[in-house]
Amino acid sequence: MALLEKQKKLIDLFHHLSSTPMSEGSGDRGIDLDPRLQNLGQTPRRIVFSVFHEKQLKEATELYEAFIGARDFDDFYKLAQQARGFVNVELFAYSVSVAILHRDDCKGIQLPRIQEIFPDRFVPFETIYNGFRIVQSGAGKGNEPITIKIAHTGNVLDPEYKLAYYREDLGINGHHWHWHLVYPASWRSEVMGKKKDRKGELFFYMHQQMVARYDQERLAHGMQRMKPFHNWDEPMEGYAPHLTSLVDGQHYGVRPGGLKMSDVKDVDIQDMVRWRDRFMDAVNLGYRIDLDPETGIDVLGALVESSYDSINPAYYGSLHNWGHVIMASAHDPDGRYQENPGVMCDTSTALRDPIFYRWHKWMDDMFQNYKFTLPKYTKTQLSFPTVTVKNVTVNASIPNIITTFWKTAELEMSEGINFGKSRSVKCQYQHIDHEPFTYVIDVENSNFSTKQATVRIFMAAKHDELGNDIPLDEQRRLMIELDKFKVDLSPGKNSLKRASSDSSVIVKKELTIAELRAGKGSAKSSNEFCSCGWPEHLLIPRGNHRGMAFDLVVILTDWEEDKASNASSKCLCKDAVSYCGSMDEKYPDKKPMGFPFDRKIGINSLADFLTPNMKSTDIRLLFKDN
Ligand code: CUO
Repeated sequence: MALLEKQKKLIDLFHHLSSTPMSEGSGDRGIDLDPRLQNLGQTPRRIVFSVFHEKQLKEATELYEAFIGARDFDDFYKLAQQARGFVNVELFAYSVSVAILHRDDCKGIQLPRIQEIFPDRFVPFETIYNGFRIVQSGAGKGNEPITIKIAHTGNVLDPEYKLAYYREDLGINGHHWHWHLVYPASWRSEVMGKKKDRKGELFFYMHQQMVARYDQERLAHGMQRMKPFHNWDEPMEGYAPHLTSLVDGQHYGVRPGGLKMSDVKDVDIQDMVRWRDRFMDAVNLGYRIDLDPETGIDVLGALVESSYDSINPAYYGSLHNWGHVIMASAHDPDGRYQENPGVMCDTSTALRDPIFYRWHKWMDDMFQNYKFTLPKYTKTQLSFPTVTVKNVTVNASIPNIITTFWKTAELEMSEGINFGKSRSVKCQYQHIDHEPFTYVIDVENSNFSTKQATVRIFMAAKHDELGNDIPLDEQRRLMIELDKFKVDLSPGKNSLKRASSDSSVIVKKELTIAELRAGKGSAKSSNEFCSCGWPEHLLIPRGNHRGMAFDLVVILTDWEEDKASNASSKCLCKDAVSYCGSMDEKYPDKKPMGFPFDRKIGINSLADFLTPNMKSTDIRLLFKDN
């Protein structure tokens, strides 16, 4: 079957998913149910699914394993059609997405964006309701597209509202959903026949980076960096998502300010306290665990999540996943009001909630606690003898000043939502974007032969909330990775140029469902990509009107030492390797993720830390409020 044909068939599996009937067609359990689906359908069909909830994830895992195990594409497709008819609608979307990303006969197929599959997880219901009203009234000419501006979700009486544009950004929430599809917590390598290299470490690192980015967005607004969640009795800030699930017709839970975490049906706060204590004993006392500097963080990442790879889930529990569930249930912990969970229940909505970042910063502190136990990097480990970085400039319209601004975008909602008539209904929203820029890096290679190097580019704010310099050991935790790539250095002088759009952390271009149906992005096209990665428009923080000061740091290391031993270059999906890895291959960089800022430095100024193979440059992020 041609790739485009497969692509179209798979897109149809998602079409108007939220309005599928209670059971449909051959999926009805009573009629010829495939034995591989016999145990499924336990999660009620029309409730909000939580990938963080142990029992729901178990069912989703059974389903994606059945999909991945299907004999061939036709077998997979038939199985998926049948499952679509009776399992939980959102659980189906999750499992079929995991399968599409991992089946060999789906290579080259682009997963439709979750924003288009379930717009109700991204767009306030006021906006969607407006769409219904306009369609039903028959306004406008014939089938001309309807475009509605997205509604606000609060106002400045809530200090956190200043950052709603960031937390509610469609791209970052879409990224988070996709990342957890590529790295399912329940992935069983030995059953699936594909190992997820350094999955636990990447769980730590990708989330650490999201937290670092958010803290710098706060500094740009003159706000304090987040206080990590730290106290089980602490009243939490509120959040009202303004979302209504079209799967069950209920709004997502609202958390008024001041609520605390409570026991839920399957787990107690006491369990959480105990699991956290056990983690700290493992890290600080080495109790019941042997952590090796190379793999320790990977073991701990898996243990905290907790993923299938956790070394002892019975003992260390599932701190992270249950935390999401408990926080999502704060407004109705024992379910007496039969409310929907809050947005923390799902990977495509959790980033909207301010508590997400505080929860993950708390876990990041736990991981850092482990990193503190590792020896500092020596000058030898940091150096690349014979290679000197002479100068770094960021070329934008003004050198070393990058401008950010608002940009208007649209989301087609009628692929996901059945408005009753076949008409395009779009919502229009604004997001932060930046001008394109280029790094120019002058490097001297004093060897007589060509050297291969890994170029690592990071950036972090220079000043804290009070305008004081941030000490390096604090600043290192704000370092966001902008890019990492391999270069050949000729003997003598080299001038390297690299465009911001080539970054190893971003997804290059995300196609709409209409574009996918039209055949754009099929494997035959030259720019194959697999849609995992941070959105390009948020590659850098917003900055401020004065031009917020950042240190941009470029580090060259020896590729011969960095390269993963058996990484091949066959894989189609390797765009955003820094955050997403290289699908079906080893993580391509052997160094710890975040190197050289992942460990304690013990030096106060960046200038004193740098070896000749590193260089820092002062840059400014200038926000122009258009
Ligand atoms: Cu990605 Cu808490 O895992 O969200």
